[in-house]
Order: sequence, then structure tokens, then C-alpha cells
Amino acid sequence: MKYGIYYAYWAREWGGDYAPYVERVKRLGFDILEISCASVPYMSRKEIDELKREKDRHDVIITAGYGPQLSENIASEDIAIRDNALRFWEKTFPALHELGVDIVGGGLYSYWPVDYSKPIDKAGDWVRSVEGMKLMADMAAPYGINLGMEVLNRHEGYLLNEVSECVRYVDEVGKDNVKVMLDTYHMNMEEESIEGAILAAGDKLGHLHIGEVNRRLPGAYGRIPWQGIAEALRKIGYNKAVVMEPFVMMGGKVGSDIKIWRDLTHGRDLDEAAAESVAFIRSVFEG
Ligand SMILES: [Mn+2]
Repeated sequence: MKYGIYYAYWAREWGGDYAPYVERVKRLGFDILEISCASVPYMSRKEIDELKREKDRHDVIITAGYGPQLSENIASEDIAIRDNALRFWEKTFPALHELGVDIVGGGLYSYWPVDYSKPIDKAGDWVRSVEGMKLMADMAAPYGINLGMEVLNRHEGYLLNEVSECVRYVDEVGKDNVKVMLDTYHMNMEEESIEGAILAAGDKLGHLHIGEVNRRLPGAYGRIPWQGIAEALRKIGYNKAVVMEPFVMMGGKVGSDIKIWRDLTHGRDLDEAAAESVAFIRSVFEG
């Protein structure tokens, strides 16, 4: 398995310049830097080349995540919004391919954060989402890009809240590059068994996010059953990316979208704590 971290651990705004993170994650002991697709369609030639150069120089793999905006919702009833979603990915996939990205994960099948002040049409959105995802999958396939359908907790999404729904969704889409994606933070809230959810995903699992129940870095201090997860991953023969997605800082759009209303750094230096966490998770998962 390869181990990564989401750049937003250090960020208060989504997107931005990812190149400086490459050397940093390598130095801290990671194999992977996960970036957000937010700024990818707007990256200049120079920015793409610079990020490419950095990841080649430091031998770092890039993966990508995204929470589509309301205006990019592939499940929308509004045809113009669905078209806009496809246009977003039309610009994003070629750039990701240049960066060597082979997995994009997140609530790609809907939008994020969900506006729960409006009525939710889960059945209708499901049908539209499956249809739209078939188009997205065909658009991504020539670039060798897999799409991870991240199962999200009820407060952040309503289409896929538990692994059984995701497996059904992935089966209905029926495209080889559309995969199940799990995150320990969300599983902790919605799954009766975290290990059982991983086993249920089986060979459909295409990407894995890890984090503690309060989105702190994975560690021995928390409540996530890391040893059991390691065993479940071994049982399904998972050999892909394991990316931690910690959020510990207040402030900015990241802080308000993630709802961080207290300092979760516990006074730790961010780099030191991340290096310690990846060493911990490597030792448990590679045990
Ligand atoms: Mn996640």
C-alpha cells in the first residue's frame, strides 16, 4: 500500500498552489500527496509543469479529491447544472492525467456541502446520478482515471451513507473505473462495523481515507480500530492508496466547511504530528 495525506491539513482555503507540498510530504514520510480538483481546471501551463516536475523529482504520487459545488451536481434536475458538471470534468481529467493521477475520490455523485434547507429527492437524484456517472466514467477512462464514490455521513451527503448503498450504486453504474471509496471518519458514524464495511467493499474498494473520529491524525490515542482495519485490508488484498485526511485548524473556508470550531492541533507542530502519524499507520498496516 502507498500512504498519503490531503494537502488541506495545512490549508485554510481550498485549492491554491500544490507544488510546495510535494517536498514536504516526502520529507515527512509519505508516498502520496492528495490535492483538491478545485483549482485544477484553472491551473496554468506553468503551474502544471511545476507540480509535475516536483512530483517526479521527489518521487511522490498525486491523487485527487473533490466535493463538487452545487453548480457542478451531476445528479441535478437542472440539465444546465449537469452539463456544467461534465464541462468541469472535461477540463479537469486531462490535467489530472498529466499529473499522473489515477484516482479521484469524493462525493462526485452529488454535491457538497449539501443544502438541507431544501427538500431531498434521494430516489430521483439516485437515478440521475447513476446516468451522469456513466458519462463521467467514460470521460475519465481514456485518461486511465478511476472514480472513487466516497461514502459520506448523513450530515454531509444523502445518496451514499453506508457501504451497501455504495456497492449497489457502483453495480448500477457498471463501469470498471467507478469504485467504492471509504473513509474511517464517515464509517465511524454510519457503519455497524468498520471492518465489516471494508470486507463488504471487497475488490470494489478503490480508495481509502483515514482519520480519527474528530478528524485528527490517525494515532494510538483515538477510537478507530486500526488493527482491525489492517486485518480487513489484508483480507481483501487491498494494495492501493491509503490517504489521511486530517482537519485540525480553525479558520477560512476549510474551517467553516469542515466545521472546526476549536483548535484540534493540541498545540502540536503540524509537520511533526503528521510524520508521527504516518509512521504509526505504516507500522500497523504493514505489520
Ligand atoms: Mn474523506
